[in-house]
Amino acid sequence: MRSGFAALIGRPNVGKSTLMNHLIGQKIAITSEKAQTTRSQIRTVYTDERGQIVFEDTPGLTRAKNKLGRFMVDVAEKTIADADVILWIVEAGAYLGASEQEILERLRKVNKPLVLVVNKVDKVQDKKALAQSIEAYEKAVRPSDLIAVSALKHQNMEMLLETLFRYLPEGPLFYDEDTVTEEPMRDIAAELIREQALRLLRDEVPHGIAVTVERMHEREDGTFDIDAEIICERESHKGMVIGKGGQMLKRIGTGARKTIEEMCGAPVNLKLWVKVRKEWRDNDTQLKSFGYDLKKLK
Ligand SMILES: Nc1nc2c(ncn2[C@@H]2O[C@H](COP(=O)(O)OP(=O)(O)OP(=O)(O)O)[C@@H](O)[C@H]2O)c(=O)[nH]1
Ligand SMILES: [Mg+2]
Repeated sequence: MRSGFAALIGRPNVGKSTLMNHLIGQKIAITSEKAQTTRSQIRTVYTDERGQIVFEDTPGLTRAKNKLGRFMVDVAEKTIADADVILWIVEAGAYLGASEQEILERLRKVNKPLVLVVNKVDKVQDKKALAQSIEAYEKAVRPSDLIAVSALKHQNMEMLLETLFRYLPEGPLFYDEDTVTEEPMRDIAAELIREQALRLLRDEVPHGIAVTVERMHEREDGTFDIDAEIICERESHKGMVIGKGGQMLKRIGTGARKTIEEMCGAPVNLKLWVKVRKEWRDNDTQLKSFGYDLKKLK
């Protein structure tokens, strides 16, 4: 048996969370077309007869603009430091830009097995251009292994798992074989609400949003009652989150309820409130109260 920790790292929006969900075969991490969706470490577990891979999804590496951004970079760095193997995800069709160079320098310092995953191959129609971009990555990075995949189309997932097992140490399982995640259900529910905010709100509004689940209660008939708060950083944002006649908040609630129901496998009664906490992304106390706390990392 082999078992160990695989860190998923890379620039924002390259598909780290989508890839992790497809590798474990379940949606645990939220995803969106907006950069900087993932804000903390999300741990999931894949187990089969070969052993166990503990995946650790991380926030996209980019320059921090505030204390939340600093926290996100710290999370990625700590995850890299603790991993047995690094999965560095990049986009097919692109080349090593300035942000990748910075990541490469970081990785050179840690000296761990590096699997370079070239994702979104489905987006590149020109096969010659695809081959050239893969070759350029290979030359510049010299990874332990390179695999081209499409997380979205579920292509080459088995090949990637097979490769990862090769880089894990031999040893007993860390979690029991049925475990997919130990993230609390209320934390996932809060993330699923934030995912709808990312999908439906424009510009900088969703980046200034935090969500907390204040109450999650299962009734005897299996229905879940969930009360949650959407926190935004400005009064003007609050207006946009609520929308004309409450329309936007209603759409966020309906979308989130559906995805939370899928997770719970039960009906959900979701109530949302909107609050303002001015510039919370630069406030240590508030960051901690919303769960952005390095001490809480596993
Ligand atoms: N076409 C295509 N799109 C993909 C693929 N993988 C991910 N995406 C899309 O890329 C966008 C970003 O995906 P995420 O998984 O949220 O990216 P991420 O790297 O986790 O982003 P951050 O959390 O912001 O760092 C989403 O719109 C995904 O649907 C892929 O293989 N092909
Ligand atoms: Mg992500």
